[in-house]
Amino acid sequence: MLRIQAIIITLLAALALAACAEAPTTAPAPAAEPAADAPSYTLGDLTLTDPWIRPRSQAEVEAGPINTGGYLLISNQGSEPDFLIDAAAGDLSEVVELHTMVMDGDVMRMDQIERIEIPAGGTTELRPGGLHVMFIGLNRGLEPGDIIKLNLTFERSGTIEVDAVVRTPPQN
Ligand SMILES: [Cu+2]
Repeated sequence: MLRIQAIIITLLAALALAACAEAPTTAPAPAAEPAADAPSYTLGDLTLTDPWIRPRSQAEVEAGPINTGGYLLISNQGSEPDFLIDAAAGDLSEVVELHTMVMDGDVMRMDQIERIEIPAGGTTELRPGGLHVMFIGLNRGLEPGDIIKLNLTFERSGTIEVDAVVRTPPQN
């Protein structure tokens, strides 16, 4: 029995490490195609499409601390760039940060950034292996199908609340 518990704890520790690394590969994951019926939100010149969050089980959270990532597609129909400067999801996690992935030798790692640019007339994709919202120190589990109220704040366009759906990425 003790042996089994030790194995389970080791497994959970490995999962926690995997979560911290986010995507410890040399190549970013291919972009997930938003479904045709993916929810879409308009905020000024911005269109926000298909917000989603990677699931974490209650067991992972209890063995934590553990993190997860949030993703969406943001396009800007305006003639000026805009910047995602803040994200918040109530008490979902202790901290929320904006992250990018950078090459560190042969390994990708995450770096916190102050803002994420959405260029004039352009589109920025937050996705696994790339730019993402990082929820650090989850306070509860996230099961597939859960809806999380996510507040996103942009430098020019202001703040919007979107429904982020919890779902498993295509290749996880
Ligand atoms: Cu991150």
